[in-house]
Amino acid sequence: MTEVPRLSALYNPEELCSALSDYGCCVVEGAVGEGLMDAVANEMAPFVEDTPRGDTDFAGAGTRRTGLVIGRSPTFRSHLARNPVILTAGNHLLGYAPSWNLSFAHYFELFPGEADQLLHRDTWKYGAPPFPNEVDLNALWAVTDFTEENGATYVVPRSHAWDDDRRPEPGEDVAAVMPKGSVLLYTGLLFHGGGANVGNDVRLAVNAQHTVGWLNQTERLLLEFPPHAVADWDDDLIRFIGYQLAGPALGHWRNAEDPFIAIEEYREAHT
Ligand SMILES: O=C(O)CCC(=O)C(=O)O
Ligand SMILES: [Fe+2]
Repeated sequence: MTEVPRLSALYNPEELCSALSDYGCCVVEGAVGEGLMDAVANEMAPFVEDTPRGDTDFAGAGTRRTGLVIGRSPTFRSHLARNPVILTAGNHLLGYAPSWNLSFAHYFELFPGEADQLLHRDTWKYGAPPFPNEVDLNALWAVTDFTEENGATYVVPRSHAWDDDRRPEPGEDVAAVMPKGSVLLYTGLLFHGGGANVGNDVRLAVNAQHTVGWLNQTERLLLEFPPHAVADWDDDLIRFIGYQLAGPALGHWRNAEDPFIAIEEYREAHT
């Protein structure tokens, strides 16, 4: 069994990048303060009651996934979405593409009694032939401690480099235990899955996934966030939800223009 590489909040960016390249995953312990995680939980609290629990084995009858965290949690927007950990890892892993951006950010509640999840690659969601390169970077922010008891995510270090038909054997996975405020980073090709929650407390997390600009986002973010909804956000954050070109001739708005111009025009018309 291989352990998950662990870095402290004072990590060396090169170490973070080589951990992702070599193991396909790493934990940055205490990447943000615990108070920020409490703020995210408080901001998401009004939205979770209407969220249905999972209706498949994979989604989990003991799990609620509440979407649109980028719009619903100001703390996620200001401190997590473009945290240096994310930018370092994303530029390293996905920077070969003309652009990369947020794909989704979901707030996960894993309730006591939830069973463990099938070990999987998140790239399976595309239903596409195997990709030659990594296309996704995942971040799982620990909004509460992640323990073996409450369902810490299981990862299979180095499995991102496996052939497409290889599957994990028992004992190849390891629990990414981490304290509140930490983040587990893993690539789209890494086998992983939520653990079983055999404790008494809910395991809380934000799962933010990032994708090269030439793939569909999981959340249709531009539908939820038209220019008037985001005009006062930071420019970089606005680009990060998809208001940017995705390739030399991809992701246009209107007459082959950069979609960020829609934001600029809105601002000009309303100041
Ligand atoms: O909740 C977790 O620990 C992982 C969930 C996951 O991998 C997924 O839903 O794709
Ligand atoms: Fe997953």
